[in-house]
Amino acid sequence: MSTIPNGTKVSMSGHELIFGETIFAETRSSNDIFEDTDALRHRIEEEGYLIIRNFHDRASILNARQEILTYMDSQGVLAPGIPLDDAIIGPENRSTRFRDNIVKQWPGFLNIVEGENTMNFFQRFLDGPALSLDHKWLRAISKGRNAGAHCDVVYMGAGTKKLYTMWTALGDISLDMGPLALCLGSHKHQQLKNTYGASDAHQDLIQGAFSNNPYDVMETLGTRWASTPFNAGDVVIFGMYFMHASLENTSNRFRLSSDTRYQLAAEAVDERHMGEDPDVIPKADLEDRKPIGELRKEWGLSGV
Ligand SMILES: O=C(O)CCC(=O)C(=O)O
Repeated sequence: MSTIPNGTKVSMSGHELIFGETIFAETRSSNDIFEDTDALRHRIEEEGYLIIRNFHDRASILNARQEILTYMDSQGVLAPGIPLDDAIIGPENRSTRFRDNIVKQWPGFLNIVEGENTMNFFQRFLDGPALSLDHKWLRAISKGRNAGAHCDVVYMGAGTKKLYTMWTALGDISLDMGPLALCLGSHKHQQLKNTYGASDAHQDLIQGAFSNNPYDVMETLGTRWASTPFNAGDVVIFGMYFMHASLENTSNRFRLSSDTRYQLAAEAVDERHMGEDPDVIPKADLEDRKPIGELRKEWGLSGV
């Protein structure tokens, strides 16, 4: 994996971050302890995340990628006349989060997110039969877009809290394509966990993102941002209280990735993310939701 020179500039929601100053490259891969389940559990508890390089074989990822890009081409969102695999963004610059009824027609993609490789891993990691939430988040991120800082618990915390996200690179993702950004240490912030982490964006109708300003997050929580380029098939696994975001895609290529969720089958399930077409969760418009800024004042976590 390439090293990132200090001074490399990236962006998150319009805020510039500089490697070595305000964002760091020190992400740890857990490939060396991959076979040691106790060590993996200990590491995720301590560090909040596991990066496993080449978790999925490249051929399987490229197969899934082909399904996704063929569909995107049929929808006219790719630049015309360019090899599909380049995933060049079309003139409309449209980001897509694919509906489940589309995604579920793609065996190559399902093989990645709920095939043997993944389910055997979670069975071992969780120590029992595992399930994957039906709702699969598959994203094609266009230029200028990224996810704000949030913890997943506010979106899918109505079942067990021992639920894990697996973020999967569905192609090579360089820094300028907007990879996942990790908020190191955030999972140990008790006040965050007890306040923001105890809320439910859908039920309480609140704006789910904690902040769109990475500096606000750093100063409020006393945490550091980190990111790294990913290769097709690399994954990041993290728990519900680990804050994360993504860097802005400043390139002319779509960033393809998925985030899918796993838990013990015997534990309580957030039923809002189960069923044929879980996209039907009632969604209030963002502006109709309670502003996160007001809540953060009540929680004693108001920022800059
Ligand atoms: O891929 C992204 O931009 C955001 C991913 C995310 O929020 C997640 O994995 O929970």
